Amino acid sequence: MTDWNQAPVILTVAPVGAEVTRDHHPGVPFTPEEIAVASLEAVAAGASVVHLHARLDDGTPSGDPELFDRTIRAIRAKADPVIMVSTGGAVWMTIEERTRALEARPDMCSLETGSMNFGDDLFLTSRPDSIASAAKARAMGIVPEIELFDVGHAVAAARMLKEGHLTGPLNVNLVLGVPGGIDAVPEAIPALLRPLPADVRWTVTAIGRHQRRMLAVAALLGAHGLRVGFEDNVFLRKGRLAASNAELVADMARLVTELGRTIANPAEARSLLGLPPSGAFK
Ligand code: KMH
Ligand code: ZN
Repeated sequence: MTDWNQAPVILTVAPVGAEVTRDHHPGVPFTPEEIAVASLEAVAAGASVVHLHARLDDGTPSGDPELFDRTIRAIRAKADPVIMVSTGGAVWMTIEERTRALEARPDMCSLETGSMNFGDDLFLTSRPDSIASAAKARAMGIVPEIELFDVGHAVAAARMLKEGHLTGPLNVNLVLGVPGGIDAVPEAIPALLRPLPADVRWTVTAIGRHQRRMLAVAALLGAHGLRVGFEDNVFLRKGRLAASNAELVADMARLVTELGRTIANPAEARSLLGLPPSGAFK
């Protein structure tokens, strides 16, 4: 067992997501170029993983691999973060549309292992769809990060691992505070980790006002990773919008440094996440 603060923290930026709009924040990036710039600024501020969704120019979420490809190329031209595409997409997308992003050849992809209420919507991922998505990612050498919105998703991931649909050690993201999922309280963290093997590598995401507090808790509990960005939260403090995704990353980097952790650079993040060194896919 390593000490809680021995390994550097992997900071993930999720610059856009599928739900946030310019009514929430006028600076939400939409185009591949805007998303790439926001990602690169966040990397300069300390992010080593970029979790990507794609949008059309008018902000509509899209699964078009061409949009992902343009974003990834623009990022990789200037920096070398771990690139993760979403296969969660938007609640209304089919699983086919959600998994087209894999064609853009990222390092990692998000992967859902179950369904849930997502606000007032249904966010559906059947077990066969989850297994098929995991197989598609594995065939392309893309490493999944399992998104755990509730305890049943962790139980399902453990079952998929046992059955050989996933390979260990697992990388998971504990997503706290989505209405319909587990709530953003400290007790949620051990509850989500409980069904999983001890060697799991875990990141924490918390929605809206819960982000800063819960990520501080997670940092002190020894989380391998922490995620910030406009996908989850647009506020730096109560009533004060963040200037940019990068400002959220810089704020979190400062906070976790104050708490006694160091920040992983992209090469360290690749190693900690079990990814091949940079350039192996290119
Ligand atoms: N937009 C949510 C419905 C993921 O990226 O895998 C799903 C989501 C999770 O954002
Ligand atoms: Zn996402």
